[in-house]
Amino acid sequence: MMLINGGKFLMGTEDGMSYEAPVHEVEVKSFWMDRHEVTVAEFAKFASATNYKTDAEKFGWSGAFNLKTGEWKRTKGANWQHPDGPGSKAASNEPVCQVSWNDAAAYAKWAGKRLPTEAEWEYGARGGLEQKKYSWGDELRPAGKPVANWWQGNFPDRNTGEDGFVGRAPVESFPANGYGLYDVTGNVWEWCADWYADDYYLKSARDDPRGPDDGKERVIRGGSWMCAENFCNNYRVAARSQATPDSGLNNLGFRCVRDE
Ligand SMILES: [Ca+2]
Ligand SMILES: [Ca+2]
Repeated sequence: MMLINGGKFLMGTEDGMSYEAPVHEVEVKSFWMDRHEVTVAEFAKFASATNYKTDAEKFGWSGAFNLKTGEWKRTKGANWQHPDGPGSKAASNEPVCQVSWNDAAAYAKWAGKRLPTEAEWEYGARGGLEQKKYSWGDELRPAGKPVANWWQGNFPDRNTGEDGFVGRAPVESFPANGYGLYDVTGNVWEWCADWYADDYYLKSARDDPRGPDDGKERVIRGGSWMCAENFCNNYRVAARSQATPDSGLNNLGFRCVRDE
């Protein structure tokens, strides 16, 4: 884990979607943050130590985007060990996915950690840069090259794999941000602790905000290997999205934090 020294920052953007605004000052305390997304190998230790069954395993299906058809599908037998459906296999050093918010929270508890608040996540992801578009600066391709795992080409028809990966990549395949955190941008979306609300930034507390008191969906951040220029530019560091707490997808994982 990396120690993230607490401080003030400008959260959100005026240059994106309405629910990413307004820019507002937030202060967070120091915390430790996983330097990479929780891997398949790490999740396997938890599952075998606790005999844990994920929501997708209990349901017998999960959501998987099929690269060949370019469509999302309710996929029987998709789970964290077979993220793209039966016959697919998750490499041990790739980020675990097909884990719900409930599963991620259970892992975090077992590991003596917790899920990050949305404010902690964005503070960490910005890596000390102020109001930059991406976690590394303002250019999508600094020096002409992708520096994170997103989708180059036209989604969903054409995936050029210019960044080296058409799907998930092993963690730490790309440079870390200013705080030593890998893949905060792209690879897999990351669950946050908070409930999601479109208008939360209008009423967010300044000190250590923890999200709305209740809701139907949890915050996810960072975008994934499926984010493309023509479709969703959720590789922007201020981008927000959400999913129901029992959802599993083959582009959604998590990382944990711990109090200092
Ligand atoms: Ca890619
Ligand atoms: Ca990520």
